[in-house]
Amino acid sequence: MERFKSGMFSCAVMAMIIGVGAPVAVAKTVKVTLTAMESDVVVDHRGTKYAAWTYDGMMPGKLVRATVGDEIDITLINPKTNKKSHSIDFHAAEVDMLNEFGSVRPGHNRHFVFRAGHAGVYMYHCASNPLAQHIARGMFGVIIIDPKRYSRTYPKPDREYVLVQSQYFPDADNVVDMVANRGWTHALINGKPFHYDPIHNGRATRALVSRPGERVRIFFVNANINMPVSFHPVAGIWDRVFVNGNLDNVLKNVQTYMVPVAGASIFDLVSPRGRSTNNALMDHTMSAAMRGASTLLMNFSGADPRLGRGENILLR
Ligand SMILES: [Cu+2]
Repeated sequence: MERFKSGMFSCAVMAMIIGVGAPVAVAKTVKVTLTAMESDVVVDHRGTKYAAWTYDGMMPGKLVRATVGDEIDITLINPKTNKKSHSIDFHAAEVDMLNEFGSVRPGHNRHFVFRAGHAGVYMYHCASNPLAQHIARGMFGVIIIDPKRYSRTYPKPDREYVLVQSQYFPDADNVVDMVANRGWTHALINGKPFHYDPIHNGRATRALVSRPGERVRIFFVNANINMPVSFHPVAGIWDRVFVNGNLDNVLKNVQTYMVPVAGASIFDLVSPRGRSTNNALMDHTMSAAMRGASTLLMNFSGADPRLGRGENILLR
């Protein structure tokens, strides 16, 4: 996550100038530099390496987070050691796809700026040809645009987690199969099947955690090539779903909600108070669930207070 504050005036100075005592939200610039990398990444709990294409060697790429009104300043570097052209397409941006999102040849960079206009959770990805291959090999990530303030409809959560689901095609060069939705063997959650699910994969060591009764907010992105996701919390009901993360698009008491390919939504879950419980946050589509699209959320009084907060919302 990169947060970078700039601007000539601090909030306090600005408040003095305009003559009010209350703090004033000053839009900031969020500077993000991403480097396209054509290098192996580990894609499971066994240590299997995959010939990935990524941003900065990570699948998904780094979390970008800003507030409505901020300016987002993007630099994409495509090192000359790469063989392919790459690009970056931010779903949170309203720009010219042929300009800002255009392909960058090896040895070149692209710089552009956009204004965060709408609160939400959005995908970003490489948009160079063949698109299916650049995404399947790992060039995707998440940008969260926070609203300026919380509200009754959109309360401050106790914990936040980012989950990105993607399809794993072991034959990284078979674009025909990727497009035809053939040959994918695993569903990845933040880059690994059953990444945080020690119940379904004995090698997994981590789970998401919260204390009983806490509001857990999941920023969920579907980075699949061809498969929508039926996102369901086993042994729970989504308290609220904010479609696309837009605070006006609120649904209440939802069992399963579909996230389209290249879509995203915010899911709030509130566990029962007074007892320990567990949920499996899963894609109820069986071809994905049984191939890795399941995440354990453990709700217990001893939950690590650092998880789901600060830098620990996209667990590597
Ligand atoms: Cu690419």
